[in-house]
Amino acid sequence: MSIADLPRVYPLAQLLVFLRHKGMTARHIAFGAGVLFFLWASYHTFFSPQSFSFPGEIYVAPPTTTTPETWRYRAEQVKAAFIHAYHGYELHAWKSDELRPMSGTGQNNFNGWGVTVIDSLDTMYLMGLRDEFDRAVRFVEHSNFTQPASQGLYAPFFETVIRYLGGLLSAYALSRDTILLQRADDLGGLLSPAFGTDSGFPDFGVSTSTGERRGPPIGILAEIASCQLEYTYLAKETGKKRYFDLADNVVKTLSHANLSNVGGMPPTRWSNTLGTPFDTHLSVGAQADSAHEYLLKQYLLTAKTDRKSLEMYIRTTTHILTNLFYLSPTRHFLYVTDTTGNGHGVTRPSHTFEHLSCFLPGLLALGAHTLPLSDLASIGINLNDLAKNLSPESKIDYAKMSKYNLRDVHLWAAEGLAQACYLTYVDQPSGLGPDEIVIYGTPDRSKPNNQVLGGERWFDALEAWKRSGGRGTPPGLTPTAPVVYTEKERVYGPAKSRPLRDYGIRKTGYLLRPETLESFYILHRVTGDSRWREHGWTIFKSIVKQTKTPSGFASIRNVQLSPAIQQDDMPSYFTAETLKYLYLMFTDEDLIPLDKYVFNTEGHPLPIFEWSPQEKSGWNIS
Ligand code: DMJ
Repeated sequence: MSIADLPRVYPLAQLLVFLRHKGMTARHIAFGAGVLFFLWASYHTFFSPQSFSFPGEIYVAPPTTTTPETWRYRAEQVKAAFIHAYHGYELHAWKSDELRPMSGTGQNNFNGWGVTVIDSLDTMYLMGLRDEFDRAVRFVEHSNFTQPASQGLYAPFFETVIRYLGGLLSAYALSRDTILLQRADDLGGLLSPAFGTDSGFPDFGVSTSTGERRGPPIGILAEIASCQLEYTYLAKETGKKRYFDLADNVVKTLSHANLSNVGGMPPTRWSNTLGTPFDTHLSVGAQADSAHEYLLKQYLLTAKTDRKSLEMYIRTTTHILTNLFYLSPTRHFLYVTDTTGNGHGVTRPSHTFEHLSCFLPGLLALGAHTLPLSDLASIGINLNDLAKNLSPESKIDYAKMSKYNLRDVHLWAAEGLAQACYLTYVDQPSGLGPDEIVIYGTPDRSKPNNQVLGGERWFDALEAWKRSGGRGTPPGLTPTAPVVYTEKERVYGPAKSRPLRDYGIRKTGYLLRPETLESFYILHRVTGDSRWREHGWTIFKSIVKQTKTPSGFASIRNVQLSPAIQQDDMPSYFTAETLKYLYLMFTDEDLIPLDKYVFNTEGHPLPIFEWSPQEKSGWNIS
């Protein structure tokens, strides 16, 4: 039989006959096959692209078949973690602000009024920890906020509002224990001299014993514009108009500002004297984050009456989505960065991507869930009208955005960015996300120190995708496989056969921050997609593995090391936010329905309320 006689469907048989024809014995053939198999197996074990997660490869999350019993168990695990942390605080640091979880001591870094107790009140309540809650309420009952803060005479206004005032108000809203409202009223009053600047923006700090203010004349956006929820709800519950006026004045001053050269988005620095913007730095990260959050949430808290806040939210998110979102050059994941403008339409992105910015997917998803973004006209909003006083460049961006279904764009951005936040965790040997990364430019392996930064603007890619028919997954939404560098790769760079991760780590610590988990919680509630809470569980396991100490949980210094090196602090937001969002995410019961509550920026839920006709007319609320 000749080779040609064999059917074409038998290529292996053809090869064997051919080799025999050439005089090879069966033993030769078997040896050759063995060598080939060895080479093939080695290649696939050590070098094959498939054994590494190459950029662009689609990562498909395993289908989730987790049962309700398992979710209940997971929620209990989070509760156990809370108990471990809080009992550690009670035992080793009671009445101090925060626990030092390695040395088993306390530290006073937020006025010395026991911030961990007050920041954790509502978490205890939601977890059903009645004894701990009662002990904490008794502590609050005997608190005295007029005593000078232990770290100096001035209480930092922003931190005191979001942690203490927000904590008291939320615990009051859930439990209706009036002592909590009385203390909130005391504290709100003692802090209110901070608003005595010429603009009415709160100053950096205030003495609660003398009422003196302190702070630079240039204020930070997050610090001047993240008090509206707390003061408005305090006004509602106490009936005190002056609290409402203080918060409303901040909203009014922001809404009257000229933001024409910054795309309608409030920049990071403001004059506390004039109430006007002081720079053109636009960010959703440090020093800005919660101010954007409060635009949407103030509108929602007031049962959708604070229209100024709503319009600012739509402008701000339109500018963020068109100008601050980018795609990484290699793995094409979505990230959000900050920009600095020259005031004449030219802006420069830094291409840093902060963990703090990972609250944004949750905010965008919340907006998509609660606002009629697909039909803004139904509430009398038109994107082109909102751009009326903006620069020609911004008018073009807003006009382009108006051609989309806005709800889709907000949800795409939320999903893509949340995936990227998750990626920064699962890329690390510790399983925890770094505090700040910087995205590299298109890699040029021939120049190892190539410092070009950043990828393509997301909105440009979205426009191109739309022009080509908008088929398939929008840019930035395809889940990306993790790339975990070995210790050697971390030091010397990855081998040629290995994928590039397309970012460098600028701040290596994981500080027990909540933002990524907060977004997963909201995304899970809004979309019903279990993928988010599976991701939450993955992160929770890493938190326990890397950060648990005998008395609590500790921030870690470098997410690239496992086991991680811990540092001696447990911020109060860990029990206020991180563990609360995990618990709410895993609990099937919807303890905090998103159409009934808004979370302040420290994770404290406040109930949405309607103004009464008397309040509307007496307080001049339109
Ligand atoms: C928290 O105190 C708040 O969420 C704040 O708005 C931002 N930073 C921390 C947590 O990272």
